[in-house]
Amino acid sequence: MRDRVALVSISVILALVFPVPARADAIVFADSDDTASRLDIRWVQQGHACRQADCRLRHKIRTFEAWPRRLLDGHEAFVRILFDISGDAEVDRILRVWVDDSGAFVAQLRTLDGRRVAGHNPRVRKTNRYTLLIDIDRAALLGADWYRWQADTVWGDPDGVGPCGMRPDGHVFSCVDRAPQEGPAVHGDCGPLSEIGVCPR
Ligand SMILES: [Ca+2]
Ligand SMILES: [Ca+2]
Repeated sequence: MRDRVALVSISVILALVFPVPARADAIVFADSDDTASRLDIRWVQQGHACRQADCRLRHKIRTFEAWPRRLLDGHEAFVRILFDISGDAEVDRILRVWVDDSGAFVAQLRTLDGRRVAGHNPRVRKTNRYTLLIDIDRAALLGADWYRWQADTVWGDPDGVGPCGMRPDGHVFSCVDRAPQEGPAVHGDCGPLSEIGVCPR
């Protein structure tokens, strides 16, 4: 039976404590077909997007099912990446990605108390029907040489009665999938912690 996970409230997220990093040397983190969500994660990837000396931190999230970008309405469906950038194993930055009324991606990086991290506008695009690509300025996350991260997809169907649909009490039971499942990954600047992409030396 597939798991169903209720939408986690922001208060729960803020209290989330990351366990010990999973695999510091991994590039792609596979995830099983483990929820009933349309945004069930197949794998997540960490890397870099470099153009000459300008490197951004790159994260990709691929799902099992194809999905249209307008699915990410920001209410019942969105993508989130939780970061620990201070090394204390607790979440201190949250990136949330959705699509606005015009169909454009919106990506906001915020601190735990909800303040926008100024001066850093993550770039988001779909590379195919399954995969979301997010590039983030190094300075937004790399006060130290590395950070921990874990991605969530959230999807609920207000018109459905399935596992991720409307409940008898009138609330949508949103399904959440998280990866890497076994715990946050460690990612860093170009170097031994991350080997994807072409990093200037
Ligand atoms: Ca999954
Ligand atoms: Ca998962």
